[in-house]
Amino acid sequence: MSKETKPDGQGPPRHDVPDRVENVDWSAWRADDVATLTFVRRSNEVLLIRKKRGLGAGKVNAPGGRVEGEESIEECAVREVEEELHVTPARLDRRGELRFQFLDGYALHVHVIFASDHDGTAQETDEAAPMWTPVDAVPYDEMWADDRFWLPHALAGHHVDGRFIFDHHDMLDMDLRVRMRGLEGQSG
Ligand code: 8OG
Repeated sequence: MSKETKPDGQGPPRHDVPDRVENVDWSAWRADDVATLTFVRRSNEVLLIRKKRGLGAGKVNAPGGRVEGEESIEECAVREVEEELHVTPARLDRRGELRFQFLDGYALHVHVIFASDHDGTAQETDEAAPMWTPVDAVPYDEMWADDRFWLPHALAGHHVDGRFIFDHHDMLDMDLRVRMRGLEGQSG
């Protein structure tokens, strides 16, 4: 596929891509890329970044990126935080899955990871500037449009399962399920 036609989330819309979550056949859905987002916690703060390049450059986000080769989700999470901030996250906990369908055909599956420990001091790199941020002051206005819906639940310890339709950086539709911490195994 040529560079011009390969979807990256930022290309022209395709007629066959639904703009509603309910019209996507999620059982047949396959991601072009699998990625991680890792939220390192320290008392009432979370380690965010101002992203300097790649998809979402300029936005505030958590460190993360695409899985490479045969590495596991956790290996990807550790490598990305090390590369972007020179910090090693520890005591990882999977906190959710986010499925993004972009109108140009690009499909991205993101695993949300929380780390309750870390080693090292966060440093600015070519990719990111670190921002230790109080959990009640997360700057949602400077983040991807979906984050304000699911991140508060994840920060509260709940498990999130989100499906989103995006046109470039605009969120067109969303379906979010939250599994409350402590309610596992209950019916209804
Ligand atoms: O390799 P690169 O850094 O470009 O990978 C994209 C990163 O951006 C990856 O960590 C996932 C993340 N990302 C999206 N969409 C969204 C989104 O809607 N919200 C958040 N918080 N992160 C996103 O690609």
